Amino acid sequence: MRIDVVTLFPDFMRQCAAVGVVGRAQQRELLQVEAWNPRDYATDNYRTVDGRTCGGGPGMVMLIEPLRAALKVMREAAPEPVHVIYLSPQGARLTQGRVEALAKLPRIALLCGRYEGVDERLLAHEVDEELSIGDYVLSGGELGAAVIIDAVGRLQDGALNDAQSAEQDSFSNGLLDCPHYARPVHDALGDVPEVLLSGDHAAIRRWRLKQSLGRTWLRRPDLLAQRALDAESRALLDEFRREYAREEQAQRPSRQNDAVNDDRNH
Ligand code: 4HQ
Repeated sequence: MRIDVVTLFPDFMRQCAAVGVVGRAQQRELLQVEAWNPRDYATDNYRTVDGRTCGGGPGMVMLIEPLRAALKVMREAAPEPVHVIYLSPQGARLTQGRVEALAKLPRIALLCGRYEGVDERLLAHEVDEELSIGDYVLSGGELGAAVIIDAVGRLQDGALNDAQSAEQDSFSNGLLDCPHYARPVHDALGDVPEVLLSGDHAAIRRWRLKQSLGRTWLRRPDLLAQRALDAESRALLDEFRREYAREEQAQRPSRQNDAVNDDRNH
């Protein structure tokens, strides 16, 4: 897969794509990341890429011309049509589902805005999809582009080792990940749960699924509401909730203790 990034900070984007799993995917030629600087396509002596916003007020807007020229050269260097994505808080929220679909495309381009963003007319004519990485404001689209490159790059066939296999990730089954432990088994910080040392692979799979379901229920109930659970998952989540209620009750001071504390306080 090839990813083209249109950005005022091409070196930063190249460096982002050079590390870790994604960097290795590039070395293995599973992924190619190229950056294009709209400033290189500005035609005036100052190499201007931004202008005052029409209607007045503070802030600058990225000009149509340098971006259109950069996108034109980028598209002409591609044998196939390119799916162009603009990063902005106004876009649809990026999800693992969308990441998985993008990872199957032969070629995408990521358009990174700075300042107040990009002239709306360029977006209307050159952009296929607008995506947001979350409900907060960044100073530019580059970190959003880096997020997409990382999430999409690691899904390229052969990018992950067996041990990192993508099927085990959070969200790949719509649930949060289970807890993970390594040696030592006993530590001042606590013990590794016994079932993980049992060698009973069926029991370990059930424990992990139950932890995933339980943590999703506790931390991201919105994710659970989005999917129908099968009978096994329903039973495991029920178990988790019963155990959780019991532990919560054990930790809550009893009414009797409240009375004792009242005596102390008065
Ligand atoms: N920005 N998800 C404003 C973002 C953003 C986000 C990028 C800031 C575009 C013009 N991008 N510029 N959130 O906050 O992707």
